[in-house]
Amino acid sequence: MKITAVEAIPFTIPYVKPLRFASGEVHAATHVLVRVHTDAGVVGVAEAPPRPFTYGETQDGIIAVIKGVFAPAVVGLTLLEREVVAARMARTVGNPAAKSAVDMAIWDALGKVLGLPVGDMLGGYTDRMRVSHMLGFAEPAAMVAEAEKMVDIYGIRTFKVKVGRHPASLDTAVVRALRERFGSDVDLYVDGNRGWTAAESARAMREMADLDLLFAEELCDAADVLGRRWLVEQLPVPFIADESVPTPADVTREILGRSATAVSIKTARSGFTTSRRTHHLAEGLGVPVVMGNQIDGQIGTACTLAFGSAFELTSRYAGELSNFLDMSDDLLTEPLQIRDGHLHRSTAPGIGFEIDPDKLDRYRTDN
Ligand code: MUC
Ligand code: MG
Repeated sequence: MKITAVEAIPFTIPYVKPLRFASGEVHAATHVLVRVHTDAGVVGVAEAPPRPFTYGETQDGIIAVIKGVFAPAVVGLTLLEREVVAARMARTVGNPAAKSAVDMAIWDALGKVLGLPVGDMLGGYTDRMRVSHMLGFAEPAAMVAEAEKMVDIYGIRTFKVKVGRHPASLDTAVVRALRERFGSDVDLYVDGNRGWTAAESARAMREMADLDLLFAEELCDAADVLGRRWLVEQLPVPFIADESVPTPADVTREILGRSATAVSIKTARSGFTTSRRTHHLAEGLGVPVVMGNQIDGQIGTACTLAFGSAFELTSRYAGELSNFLDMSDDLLTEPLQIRDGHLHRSTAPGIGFEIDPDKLDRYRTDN
């Protein structure tokens, strides 16, 4: 069960439709495939999505830190020494996606060696999650049309609407159009990716007061400490901290500082080992959790699903599990299938997916 090597492979898969939001836009999945090799012959796999606009990581940087720092730190450890792996990687500041992919690939390898699904190893609460779909910036009619497609084809009934534009009426018009189109048949929440100030956020939320929102996420920057506390105090719905809480310590700071009242857990930035800590912390603090999407491909989505389905708290609300639908292709032999608004997790050992070698050859950019 010893780790013998860690590979970091760059690949790029174009998006059919780019995702646009207040802090950036994504046109292609320019990710890193991480493979952890073991002396048992088993290989664990995960993917790291670089998000420079959120955490500062780039594809080249992820490859460099895995090859130069994390691989030498973990080779020789066993798959059971996940806390040692976490402690060794924690000596390096930042690099959340790189650390998470190494961590999740180790869990995948461990599940394969033991013959157990990772979702069961983590908690085994349920075998499925409801899916929430993220609507990126576009004209109101196009965003409503996309939601209609998601309802009709996939049975999805929860939508996260990207907001944070100027004027805010661009966004509030979209949310109003969605509510008018679907009535109470859908759940709606909004995510500002720090695009508004606290005062702009408060005004926009007042304009949407009659639209029965489920949550508001990261409308303004957590660095505006008092402004955000002032905003959160007056909101009638939970305020989700997303990019402001990549670590458990960040969760403690935001919740105890009253700058957030709910938490997004993203396995792409906290893997399974740290996400588990964040889950336990959120449970202890008594705050809702939404499983978020770091604009993941199908590998990352399978990771989110494995973790989210493992606990009651993380599967209570619909998880953001559908961004991969915007990609032109992916690396898996069996594509994930959203049916009746749900994704079911695989019962196969590990995270539960297989990489198609031909697809990897086609999309890897290092050969
Ligand atoms: C999200 O929930 O914010 C977009 C930016 C980012 O950091 O994550 C995505 C989705
Ligand atoms: Mg967000």
